[in-house]
Amino acid sequence: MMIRMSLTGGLLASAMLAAVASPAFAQGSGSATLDAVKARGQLICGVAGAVPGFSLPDSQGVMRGLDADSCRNVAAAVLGDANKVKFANLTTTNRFTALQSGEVDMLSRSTTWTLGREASLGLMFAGVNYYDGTGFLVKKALGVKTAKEMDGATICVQPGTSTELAISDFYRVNKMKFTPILIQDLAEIQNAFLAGRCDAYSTDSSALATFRATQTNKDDFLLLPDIISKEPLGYVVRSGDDKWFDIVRWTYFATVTAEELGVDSKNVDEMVKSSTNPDIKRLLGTEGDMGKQLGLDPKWAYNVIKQVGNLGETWDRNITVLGVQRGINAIWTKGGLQYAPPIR
Ligand SMILES: N[C@@H](CCC(=O)N[C@@H](CS)C(=O)NCC(=O)O)C(=O)O
Repeated sequence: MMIRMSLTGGLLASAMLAAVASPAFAQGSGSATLDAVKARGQLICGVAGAVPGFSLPDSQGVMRGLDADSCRNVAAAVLGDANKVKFANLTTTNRFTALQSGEVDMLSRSTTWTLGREASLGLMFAGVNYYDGTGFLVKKALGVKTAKEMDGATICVQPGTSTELAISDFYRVNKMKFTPILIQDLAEIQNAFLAGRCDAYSTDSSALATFRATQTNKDDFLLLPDIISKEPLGYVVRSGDDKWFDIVRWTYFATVTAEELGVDSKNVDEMVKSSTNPDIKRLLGTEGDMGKQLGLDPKWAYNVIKQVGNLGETWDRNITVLGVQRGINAIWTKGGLQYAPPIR
């Protein structure tokens, strides 16, 4: 029985190898998404387009933020040019259908990785660019210091978010009551909160912190100390295109690895010339064939680091400037959660 099983396995494996090596399969890259992005010459990346620090156009109309830069990383890795990105602004409710239908190649849109989303939507999470959690923003005038003092509160929340469930769990566990005020549009929900239509505004605490930081009267607001859920915000791709998944995932890992190894946009050319560290050489494509294994140019990661920067650089440029501490989002060598498996 054992022998027959392994024989069948062996036959299957050689049939698969033959299929992969056959001319019919040699045409494309093996990734429908990669082929489409290359043919188009542009990555279409789903973002929110309205969140300071994550994705928000600057005064010149250029999309800025950690999520926007995550899109640029993939464009740099795949097309050699970080600017070849078309940003698609998506809401909390249409983001998943936009990805499922192929309207966008990936999502980089403050989207929480959950079992339900991965197991039932035909999607996969390729990495986490921000370990976040649900928080509450209140006006100081409300006189509340912690979430547990908010029994009976009205809470503004966006529909279609994992925040909704986090709040209802929190209230259930603490045997308290709340009234949700569901508002889809970001500007509308923020205005509702500012106008006093709800006692608290709840979403990922990162977005609350950056929203507060960008208010002229920011000292009138208090971000409560409670973080009531885990919200790992990640990159999402469609299931079934494993090569594309690998590309998005390892592009992100390249930015973590670069930070860990001290490679950044300013010293990367020097590193290419003179580094003798095998990890750096493999990362930058001066040794080994990491790019080829992903179906990309040997300089895939070099292009990311040179044009966009390592994870720490993109973090500081987009998030630190808004006064938000890096905390658990530091890389693992500095006590944080950002960790990449070896590039070898
Ligand atoms: N991470 C949660 C919440 C996502 C969410 O509501 N994000 C807000 C705050 S970062 C947002 O993107 N708002 C911008 C918009 O809706 O345009 C989820 O995946 O459901």
